[in-house]
Amino acid sequence: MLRTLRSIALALALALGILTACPCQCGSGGAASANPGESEPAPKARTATFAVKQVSCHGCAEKITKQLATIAGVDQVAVDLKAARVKVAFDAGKTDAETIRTAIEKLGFPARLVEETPAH
Ligand SMILES: [Cu+2]
Repeated sequence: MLRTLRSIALALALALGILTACPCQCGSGGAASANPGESEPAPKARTATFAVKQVSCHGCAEKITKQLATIAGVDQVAVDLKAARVKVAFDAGKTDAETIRTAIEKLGFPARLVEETPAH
């Protein structure tokens, strides 16, 4: 019973767009996913995976994706909402994992570098 009430309340909140649990103040809901130019793999291509807290909806994911796309050297951004992970392919000759991590945190999402590997 309680459970039902809760999910009804949640559905209502979502429907009304008043659920603002995430820092992105979404509501934009734009489905467009931005990927920074499809450049060929750079010689210093690396992939960094970050554990990012509070990424709870597509608005958050989009915000992060767009922001990271503005960093020179970032080639690709993939946000996994379920795992709360952000995977970034970048050129280590132009930027580094710490710069990317800081950019995510500036948006209001606590981020931690999980691993950094050479991109195949
Ligand atoms: Cu959000």
